[in-house]
Amino acid sequence: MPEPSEQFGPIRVQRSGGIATVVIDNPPVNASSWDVRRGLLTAIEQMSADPSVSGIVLIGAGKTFIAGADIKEFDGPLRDPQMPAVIAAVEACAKPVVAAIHGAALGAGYELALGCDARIVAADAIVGLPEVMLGIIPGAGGTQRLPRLVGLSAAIDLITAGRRVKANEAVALGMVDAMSTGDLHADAVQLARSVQGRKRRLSELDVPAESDADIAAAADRAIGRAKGAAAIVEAITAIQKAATLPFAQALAEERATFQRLRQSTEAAAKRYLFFAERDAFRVPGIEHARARAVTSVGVVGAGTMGAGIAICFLDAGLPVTLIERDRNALDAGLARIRSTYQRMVDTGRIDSATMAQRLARVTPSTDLAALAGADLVVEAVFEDIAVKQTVFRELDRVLKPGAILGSNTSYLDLDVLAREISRPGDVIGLHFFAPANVMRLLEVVRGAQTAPDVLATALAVAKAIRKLPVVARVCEGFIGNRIYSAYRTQCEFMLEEGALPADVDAAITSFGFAMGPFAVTDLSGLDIAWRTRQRLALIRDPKARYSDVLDKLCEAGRLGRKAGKGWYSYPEGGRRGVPDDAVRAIVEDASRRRGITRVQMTPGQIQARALAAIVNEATLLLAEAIAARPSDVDLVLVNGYGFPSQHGGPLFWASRQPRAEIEAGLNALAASVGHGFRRGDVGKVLDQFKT
Ligand code: 3H9
Repeated sequence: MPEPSEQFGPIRVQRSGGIATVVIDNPPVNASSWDVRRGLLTAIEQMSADPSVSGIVLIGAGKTFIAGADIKEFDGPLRDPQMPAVIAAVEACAKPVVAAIHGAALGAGYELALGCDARIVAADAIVGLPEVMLGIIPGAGGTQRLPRLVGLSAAIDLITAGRRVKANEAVALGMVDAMSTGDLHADAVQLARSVQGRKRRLSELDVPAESDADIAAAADRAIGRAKGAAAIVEAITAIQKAATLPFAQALAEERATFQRLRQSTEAAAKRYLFFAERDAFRVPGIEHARARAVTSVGVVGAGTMGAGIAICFLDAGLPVTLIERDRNALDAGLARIRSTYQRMVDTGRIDSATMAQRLARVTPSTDLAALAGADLVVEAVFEDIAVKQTVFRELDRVLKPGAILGSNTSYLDLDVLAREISRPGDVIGLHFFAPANVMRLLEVVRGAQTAPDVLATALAVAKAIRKLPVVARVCEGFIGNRIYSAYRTQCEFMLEEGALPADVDAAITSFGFAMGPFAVTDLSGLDIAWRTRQRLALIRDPKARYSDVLDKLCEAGRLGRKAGKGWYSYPEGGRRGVPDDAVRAIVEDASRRRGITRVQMTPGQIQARALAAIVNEATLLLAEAIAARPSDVDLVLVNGYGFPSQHGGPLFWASRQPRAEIEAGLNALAASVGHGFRRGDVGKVLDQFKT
């Protein structure tokens, strides 16, 4: 007969046979909020003082141990007791304390486990210190205790990559002590009994000896990944102190760094993005819609995009029917999929048995009728409305009732496609980003007639294939490409006004983008933009400013890296573009033809103009309800277009700048665009960020 339980806020204590089980019950993920910390501290102190208790087990209620600190608390001062005090109480307790981990033990959750005398995991557990992803370092001893368990270089690798480690690997690495045989709680109680009377405080262990070269190599790898992220650099410094400073001093310094970084703009930006990602799944108006079942998928078109999309579904365990118009194209598509998997095997990301399993789930066919049983079909054929219309008409004939027709179009009018067929409510845009199997972003385009349950299905499918869906309404280019087009156009205008491609790219990369707009266009090919311009030529306002530099480059055969020359030239097929006098001549000629006196621009001016273009277009999209909320726009730019995440996205960034500077950028943008410029109510959007 179990003894009655005691309750300390969200913490429950259940005693049995001398072992006190402390249950953390703070749904949904048992974040270590203030009341959790308070309850834990009281429970541990009471059990510590209670002579009838000989050991303690910490375990989470629901589906997880502790997913980490409560990030919602990080915007203000943290209330006592703080997690280090809770962990200090665990270490001070004379009785052994065992962490019984199922689900996630991340951040403060894993740090609490590291404060215990032993850690046992269920097979579904993931453990790790992902704090750098939130722009901070571990703040409750993670940088000091983990190196004592796994060594400095492994700790640097794990912490600076924010790795979430699955149970098996965690046991192998020594991050946890044992794997449960099935009944986690019973095994943890058993463990607490078996270590009876013995404490094993990690703070008292020495850091395992390692060669300086290994440690330096791990630090170099981490710096390579840092891309300017302060948290990664600070984490390395903190971890290294585990070997050079007394434990208490290193712990205090870790805490001070954590507190400083927690209050930085970068950390605020990362927290904002964390919640933005979760909000993106909440689409107003479809709360009551039930997702349709999707157990088999079709992909039409096995080019680069189609093959990548097929891989997304295969990776998630879904069978895929892959369609191409002829055998050769189909074989080429299959070869693309195979070679992607082969690379994953070669780099150790999957084993060859997994590759074989995933490939076995593909059914290749040249006959659309093979899609008759599919629940969802994604077309990824050539980006041309007539071609896509033909495919949609044929799909309409062969698909079963209730099947969903997805289009991977990145620009075209989804409603025109939907009108083609007898079931417009089943049509949805699924705009994957290249490489589709790598990029997390998925723009989900909701047509005028898309049924709510079709939208709900798209979100559920996105979750199943581990994508980040952002819902957009229909317009040319949806959220991402429409903003990108305004940005690129402004960058081209700046060329005519006095900058050169390398000036613009350097200013943009110094802001934090991985690549500037011209280097990006060289990579993807100038002909894509050229075709879009030709398509839109007829509807363009003839009085609107138009830069034809890109057209001139295309006419000169400068189609980008694949042609060995574009905005830059690529000597001997190299990957690094070098500025080319021929491009300078074309740019200067454009200025002359437009009667513009070239004036050199500073990196700051270039950034202000480029960012104003992004922010203004984002504001227009929100006013037109193409995007539902500012954070959706920020997610698209950060996850699909290389906008630096440490700035939180363009709108979050703008909300943190002096309003006068934003206005000045918009004024300069307006003067540059001239006729037809539409100015969004940027102030109104940025006001939404005030709390
Ligand atoms: C830290 O610990 C610093 C320490 O070193 C400092 C020590 C002093 N806080 O993701 P889901 C919410 S930093 C607050 O959809 P899943 C989330 O917003 C932290 N809320 O579920 C959502 O709410 P809603 C280090 C949180 O099953 C709901 O829980 N830890 C937190 O797909 C469900 O979340 C991390 O970085 C949080 N920490 O995935 C881990 N976590 O329903 C962050 C979640 O209202 N968390 N919520 O939208 C995760 O990675 C995932 O949530 C997890 C579950 C894998 C646990």
